[in-house]
Amino acid sequence: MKINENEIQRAYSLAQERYASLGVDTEDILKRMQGIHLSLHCWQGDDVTGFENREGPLTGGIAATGNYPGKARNADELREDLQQVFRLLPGKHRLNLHAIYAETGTQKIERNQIRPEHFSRWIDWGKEHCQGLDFNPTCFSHPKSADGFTLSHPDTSIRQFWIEHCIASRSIGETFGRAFHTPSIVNIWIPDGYKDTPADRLAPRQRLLNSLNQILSHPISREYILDAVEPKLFGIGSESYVVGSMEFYVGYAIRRNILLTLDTGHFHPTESVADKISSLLLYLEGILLHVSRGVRWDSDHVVIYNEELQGLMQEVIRANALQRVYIGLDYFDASINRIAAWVIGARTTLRALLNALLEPYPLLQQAEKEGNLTLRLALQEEFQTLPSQAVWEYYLLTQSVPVGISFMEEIKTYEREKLSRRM
Ligand code: RNT
Ligand code: ZN
Repeated sequence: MKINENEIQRAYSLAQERYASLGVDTEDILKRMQGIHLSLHCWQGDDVTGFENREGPLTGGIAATGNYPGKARNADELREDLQQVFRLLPGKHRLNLHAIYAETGTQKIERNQIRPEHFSRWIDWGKEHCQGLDFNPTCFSHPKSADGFTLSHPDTSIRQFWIEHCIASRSIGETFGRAFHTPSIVNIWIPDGYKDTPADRLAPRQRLLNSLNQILSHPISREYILDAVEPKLFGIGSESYVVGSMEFYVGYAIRRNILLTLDTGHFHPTESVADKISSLLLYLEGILLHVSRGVRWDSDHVVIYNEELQGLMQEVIRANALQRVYIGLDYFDASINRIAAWVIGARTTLRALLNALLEPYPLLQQAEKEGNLTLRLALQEEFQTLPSQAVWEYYLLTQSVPVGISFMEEIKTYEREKLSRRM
C-alpha cells in the first residue's frame, strides 16, 4: 500500500483548521507528543523468559501463551528486535528491564548478588536508542518463590533473600538514573498470595510492610530512582488472597511518598481504572501505568484501542498530569509476531494519548459549568470522531515512521530475514 505524502499533508491541513475552530492548536500538541516517552517492556520479546534460566517455567501466576516462531534467544537478539520496534514508533522511548535480563556471561549470579555491571551492555546500547531505562526486581520464576511467597514469606531467610534482591535492584536503577540523567522507575511487584481462603490475612501483610521498609531504608536520591509498588487483585494460584492488594499499596505509597503502579489488568473486569486517576493524584507523588489488556482475567493481551484505553489517557491529560503519570506497557502475547505485538500496543497507546491531547476539553468543561448536560453529551459524542487520524498520520510522517498499515511490511521483512532464522 503506497502512502501519498501530499495527501497526508492535505488531510492534516484540513484537520488542523477543524481543530483550530474548536480552540485546539495541533502544532502545539504535536510538540507535546514528542515529549512523551513510553516505557517499553522488554519482556514482550521473549515471553518473560529472561536469560537467567531459559529452560525454567514462568511462575508467579502470570502466563504467556502461544509459540509463534522467532522468539529472542539472547540479549543481542532482544536488542535487535527492540531496535526494529523503535524504528516503527514515533518519538523516543524508555526501556523497562527486569532483573532476569541481566547479562552475567558464563557465571551464575544469584539474584541477591546482581550488580549494575550485569546491565552495562544494556546501558551502552540504551544510550543510543532509549530516553532512559526503568527496572523491576524479578520476584518470580525462581526456586525461592516456588511456594508462592517472597517478600511476605514466613521464613526469615527467604524473605531476606528477596529483600536483598530488591535492594540490589534499586542500586541498578540508581546506576541507570545516573547514566541517563533521568530517574529510573524501580517497580516492585510480587506474586505473594494464597490459592484458597487464608486464616490469617494480617501477618503476611505485616511482613510485606516490614520488608518494604527495609528495602526503602537505603537512601537513594529521587534524582536517580523513583520507587513504585504494584498491587493486584488475584493471580493464577493466588485467587483467594493477594498480600499486595490495592488497599495495601495505596496506603503504603501515600505514606512513603512513592509511586503506585496501576496495571489495567489487575482489577475487577468492570472496574474503571481511568476513574481512579483523579482521586489518587490528589494524594500520591505519582502513578506508573502498566497499560495492558485483560480478557476475562489478567491475561496480558496486546493493548488495543478501546474505551478503557481512551478513558485512561483522557484522565491523564484532563488532569494535566503528564509530569506525574509515567506510562509503561505490560503485556506478553506469544501467539503472534512479537515485534508486531510490541508495535501495535505501543502505537495504539500513543494514538490514544494524541487523541486525548486533541480533545477540545474546555468546551466540555464549559457546558458542564453552565449546567448544560445535554450539550455536554452532544459534544462528547461529536468529539468521538473528529479528524484525529489525519493528525496522527501527519505525526508519523514528520517523525519518519511508516504511516498506516505499511509498518507491517517492515515487520514481515524482518521476520523473513531475522526471526525465521532463529529455529
Ligand atoms: C504481574 C504484573 C507485573 C508483571 C511484570 C512481568 O501481574 O503485572 O508487572 O507483568 O513484572
Ligand atoms: Zn504489571
